[in-house]
Amino acid sequence: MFASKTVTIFAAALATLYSTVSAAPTPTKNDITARQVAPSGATHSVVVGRGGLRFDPENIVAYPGDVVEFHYLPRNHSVAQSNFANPCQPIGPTAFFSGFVPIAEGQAPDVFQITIEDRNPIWFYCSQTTGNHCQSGMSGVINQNFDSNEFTLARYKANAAEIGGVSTSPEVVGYGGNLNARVVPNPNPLSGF
Ligand SMILES: [Cu+2]
Repeated sequence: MFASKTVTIFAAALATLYSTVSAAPTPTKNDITARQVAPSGATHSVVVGRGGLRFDPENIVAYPGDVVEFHYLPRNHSVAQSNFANPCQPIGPTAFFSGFVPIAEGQAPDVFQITIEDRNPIWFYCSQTTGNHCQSGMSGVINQNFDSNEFTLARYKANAAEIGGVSTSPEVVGYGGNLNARVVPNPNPLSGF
């Protein structure tokens, strides 16, 4: 009953939308393209270490120009960039890396930010070796390819657990590097909470 009611409402909405679209001037191709690539400037807050060894949320959809902002909870986590093929390892010298953020309680005073430049997947993990955070599932992705059954966050985590071993941190704390990674005073302590 609920489903049929929903369908009815949806059909009505669709009819309204269709008539609206039909009545409106046909947009030019340029208008549509501009809308698709325009930066939204949204900030996506991720809480590091909420609910155990995890990022929350851990699967993020972001557009070019958006900021992904990491807020730290106890006890001592990091955010480092990897690729899908080598979980828990930095992608190389260009990997962004927040450094470790030890904190006893509450939320760290600073956040780590990156700016999204395109729609390609960005994989990240916590490189804390005490407790094997990445191998325990502390990883995430921005702009996962949802058309693929292979390159999923679930698969990344399974690979991380299966490969095991020890995480490696990028050698350089990645401020100002890839994706304009930077550390700034927490602009919104309530964001993500
Ligand atoms: Cu961690």
